[in-house]
Amino acid sequence: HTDTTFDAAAGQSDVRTALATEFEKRHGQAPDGLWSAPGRVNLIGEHTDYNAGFVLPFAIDRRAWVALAGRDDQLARVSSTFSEETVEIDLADLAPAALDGWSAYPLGVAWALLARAGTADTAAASDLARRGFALHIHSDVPIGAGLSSSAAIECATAVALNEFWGLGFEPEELAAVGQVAENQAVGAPTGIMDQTASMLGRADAAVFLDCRSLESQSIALGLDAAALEILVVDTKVTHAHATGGYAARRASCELAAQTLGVPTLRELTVDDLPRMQRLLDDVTFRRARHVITENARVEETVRLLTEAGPNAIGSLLDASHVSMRDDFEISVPELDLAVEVSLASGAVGARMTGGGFGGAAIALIPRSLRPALEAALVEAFAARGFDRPDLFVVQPSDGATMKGHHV
Ligand code: GAF
Repeated sequence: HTDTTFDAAAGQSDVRTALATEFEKRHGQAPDGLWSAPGRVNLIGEHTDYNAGFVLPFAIDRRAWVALAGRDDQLARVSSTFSEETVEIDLADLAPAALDGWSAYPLGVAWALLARAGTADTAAASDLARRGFALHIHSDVPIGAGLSSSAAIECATAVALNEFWGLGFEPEELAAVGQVAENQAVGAPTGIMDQTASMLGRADAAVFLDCRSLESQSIALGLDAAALEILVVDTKVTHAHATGGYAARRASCELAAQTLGVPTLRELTVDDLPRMQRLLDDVTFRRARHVITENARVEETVRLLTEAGPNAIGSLLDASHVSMRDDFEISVPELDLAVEVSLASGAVGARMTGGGFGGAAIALIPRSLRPALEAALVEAFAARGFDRPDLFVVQPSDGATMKGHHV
């Protein structure tokens, strides 16, 4: 996690030049440094993070880049490739209610970092709040595809400000800061998975995170050795976690835990399912059953990856999809089709990934079969009258750059 990570990132020198040029144009000064953080794909473990369960995501080779320079006033001035507008706010006025739109992501992180610094040392934090900055974001993580473009922005901003303000927070603490920004400034009641993947990812590995203890372990994926690839099928069906289904699913899980007298669903296992079925209404039972069986599938995936390699995990990916489709009910016809066509075309396994209600599916596919799978997907989507999906391979990649590249 130094700037060697930065150097290793694909196309980095182009991005660096583009970023520095955009920064100067928008802020009239040169950046002090450049930082980056990736999006993620979740291999397995969906809607388990806010239930204190297990997840197994990996960071991908699509990143958000942040250029930052100090200012001699106490303004936060942020710009991005998402918008023409440059947003300016006095650091003293930062508060969740004062933020909205795309700038709530970077400014929410600035607010959450100052808040965290303030709980440790109020005087130091109010001193920091006088050190204004200009920041520009450039991202190649597709938005709305379920690949955590938001966590990428939050984590890239967090590492940049962590270094600029000399805060010295650890990667895990910066992940928590990103989650606070997402929950309070953006208003999406999401868990800790995406920011953890973005901060702790490693090339060729997934992050096995216990969301109760927050202990994590890097698990080798061994895709190259097995001649396998992970194809993302972005259905282009959009989702928004700040509203609707995501929050409703979370509420169902909390209701189930409360009814069963446990702090979180993590306290229950498949042995508890018969009792749960007696105590919960049908819908709440199925929501909880998804979470409990999904936790077991994550643990089993980790065991199989370690003992047998990625060819062994296909049926767990498939079962995870079925559970999300039938028990958790967060799939859409486009995602089901992507999974169905992938399996019929020889994928080892396939499932929707991320929060659901749209976004992307992943297929674990022998490299040699990918061209045929891509053709089959395009054809099947057209035949059903669905928009053409975006198809691309993702590489498990290194997480955020803790130390910036100074220019
Ligand atoms: C979204 C959320 F941001 C994550 O915290 C997680 O809950 C995921 O949906 C579902 O597994 O990505």
